[in-house]
Amino acid sequence: MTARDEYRAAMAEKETVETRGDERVDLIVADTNHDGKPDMWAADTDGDGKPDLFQFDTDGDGKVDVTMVDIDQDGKPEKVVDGDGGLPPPSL
Ligand SMILES: [Ca+2]
Ligand SMILES: [Ca+2]
Ligand SMILES: [Ca+2]
Repeated sequence: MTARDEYRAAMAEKETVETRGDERVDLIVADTNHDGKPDMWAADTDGDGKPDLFQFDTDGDGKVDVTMVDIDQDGKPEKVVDGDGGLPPPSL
């Protein structure tokens, strides 16, 4: 494996997600483990008032570990990726 291949492999792990829109309004920001830092976000990206982007900090370090996108807003996320999906919460 060349250095270039390793670089590409590292880039592939940082998956970015596609959302319905380009804006972001956090409808719900929750601190589920009560440590004073938010660890759950439900955001609306297309301005229709319904959440379509969900993020979770599962280990409490303040960084998003799981990102889910419900692109058709039927309540079931179509896309689940590790990390923030290229969309870090503005509250962090
Ligand atoms: Ca929406
Ligand atoms: Ca985390
Ligand atoms: Ca869905």
